Amino acid sequence: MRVGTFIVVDGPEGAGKTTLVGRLASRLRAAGHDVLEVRQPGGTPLAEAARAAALDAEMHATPLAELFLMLAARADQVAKVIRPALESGRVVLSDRYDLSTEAYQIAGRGLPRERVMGANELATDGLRPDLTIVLDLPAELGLKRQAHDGKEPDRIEREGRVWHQRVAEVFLQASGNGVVHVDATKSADAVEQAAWGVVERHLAETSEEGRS
Ligand code: Z5A
Repeated sequence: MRVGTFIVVDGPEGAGKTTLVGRLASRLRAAGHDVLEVRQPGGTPLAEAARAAALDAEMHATPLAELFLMLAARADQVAKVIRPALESGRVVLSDRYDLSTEAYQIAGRGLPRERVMGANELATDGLRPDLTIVLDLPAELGLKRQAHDGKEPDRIEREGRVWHQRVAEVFLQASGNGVVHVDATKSADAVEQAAWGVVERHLAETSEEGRS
């Protein structure tokens, strides 16, 4: 039985996801929670190998091959790492999850929505995040932050401006159960403060529900 909390931080490249996951993890630990930080794709030997293949420009993955590498990575990590952690009551903080598949593989690569989401459902055995924090940032700004870091662009990052805008639009428009947007144009401290408010509220509400 699942008793933990699954929190995802998602958004376009360079939006500050990794920075925020680290800061939220520290805040949660200080508040006494047992936290596991993960990233997607990645987190198991198989998932790291799938990540490397998907992002390596020399591999020239087709859109479908890229999708199945992402889903193979997710299936392995969900089954071996994320579900067991949730079942033991931990808070799992994930840098990206399936909203990224909607953005990159469906909007970016143009793969058919229903079939991709069906394959994702199969890969995750229906595991949905309790909370998804979407960092809102124009695509150009995120790419600028990465360029400023001197980060070597991977295969996906080398796509053009219009492609990245199409991807960023999915993040901006994301809505539904547990999806909350945070303005990522603000300073890292301001983003952390806003996101922490969202997490605290979510945890308070769920512990309230658990008591009633
Ligand atoms: N992908 C996919 O196609 N389909 C899928 O289903 C999944 C993924 C799950 C994974 O790369 C790639 O896989 C990604 C999507 C694809 N492809 N691309 N491109 P990733 O997640 O490892 O790469 P990324 O999104 O490009 O991550 P990143 O470069 O690490 O960005 P980030 O985590 O959002 O940002 P950061 O590292 O925290 O910060 C970037 C810089 O900005 C750094 O210098 C920070 O100090 C700075 N920063 C952070 N916050 C701020 C604020 N608030 N203000 C100013 N500066 C800031």
